[in-house]
Amino acid sequence: MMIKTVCVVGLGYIGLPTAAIIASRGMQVIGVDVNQTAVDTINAGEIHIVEPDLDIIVRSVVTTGNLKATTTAEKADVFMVAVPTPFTQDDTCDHAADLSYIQSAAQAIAPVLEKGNLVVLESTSPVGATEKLAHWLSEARPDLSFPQDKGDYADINVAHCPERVLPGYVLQELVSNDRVIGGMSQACSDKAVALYQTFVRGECITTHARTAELAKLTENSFRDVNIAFANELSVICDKLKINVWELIKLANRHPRVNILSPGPGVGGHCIAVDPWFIVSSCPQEAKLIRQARLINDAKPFHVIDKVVQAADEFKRPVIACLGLAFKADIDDLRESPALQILHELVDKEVGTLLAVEPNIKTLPSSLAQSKVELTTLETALDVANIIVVLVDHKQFKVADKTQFASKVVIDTRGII
Ligand code: SAJ
Repeated sequence: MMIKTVCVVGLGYIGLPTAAIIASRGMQVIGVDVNQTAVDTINAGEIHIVEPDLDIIVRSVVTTGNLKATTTAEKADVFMVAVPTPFTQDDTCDHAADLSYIQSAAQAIAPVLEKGNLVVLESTSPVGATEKLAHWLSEARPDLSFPQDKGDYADINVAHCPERVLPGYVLQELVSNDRVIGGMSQACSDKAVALYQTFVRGECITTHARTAELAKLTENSFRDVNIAFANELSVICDKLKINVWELIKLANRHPRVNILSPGPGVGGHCIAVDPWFIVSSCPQEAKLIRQARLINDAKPFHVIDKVVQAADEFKRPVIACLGLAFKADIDDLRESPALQILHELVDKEVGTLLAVEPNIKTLPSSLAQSKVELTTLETALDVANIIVVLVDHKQFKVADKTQFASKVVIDTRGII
């Protein structure tokens, strides 16, 4: 298959970098998004999300004309779907995935589909979503045949190739990571491999769409379960008055033990979300995966209890929270346990609250009405009685540790 044009539906954290990399390989890329502001920003050669070096590559491919953003899908050889898969609002379904964005993407693509096209779903999805996408496309285009009916001989090929990139390293990992490519037929897999080989240096390994879907959810669940183990250990250590960091260092000296790091909880839009897609499809079977989610979601409250206890020892405590992002060295505050902890401390009126977050210039709007003050590490170390380390940003790691000596330190990341 000769690929000249690629239409990427969804220009967010995955779709935009993917579109830009493919455009940089000389293909014509049409980026589609429902958000007119995002479309205008990209067409001006700028970006609406934060990711290192993405601005440079987007500016370059927009200037050469290889990337163009629009709000409606256009004809192409390949369609890539990279839209969000949040939870449904329906509380009775226990964190089921909301596939409505994928359905809308199918409706957007269907009118311009042509015989020979390949459609790839990149969004992290529960098992069966790729088949649903193919079904929605076939409903809209009864004149074309699809792999669920015609297998290798279908007019349209459909595959799932889950994104696996780490926020902060997206441009490197898009190229260097191996890709799991799950076609709905062998022909679908082969065509998708041809697409990914145009920009991926890692290996492209083929499987069935359903296995690829579960593989992605498994990767993030593996992390979640292992972080839950570390978080549970940290709570046990608090009770037994043992330093969890020393404990883990010692245990990790064993050649077959590799415990991850405890923290204030698990944030981001992936690891705290994707395991639920396995739980909601197999609620009876996924006992460990569910428990890990509950353990990690409970961890912020354990930290809050510790802060409240420490604050009780002071008349008018000044408490500084170091870090608000969901992990180190990024400015992304969404689904951040650090931010959740700060909000709870505001609600509990535990004392004067300071926040140190070197990666942002203003506090998020959710804290605008609060008395929390965004300040520097120096000021925090000067005036605070209690220091709560919530994120292991590089600025905190290199700080002179003797400055913490006279403070009550609650270090959720083990850097002090
Ligand atoms: N965390 C810990 N302890 C650890 C490691 C992480 O508490 O030992 C916390 C972090 O502080 C953060 C959360 O877990 O709050 C998640 O951070 P992360 O860096 O582990 O992962 P994400 O969410 O940024 O990206 C993950 C990656 N998946 C895996 O590493 C298996 C990435 O490759 C995926 O593409 C991404 O999810 C996604 O989009 O699904």
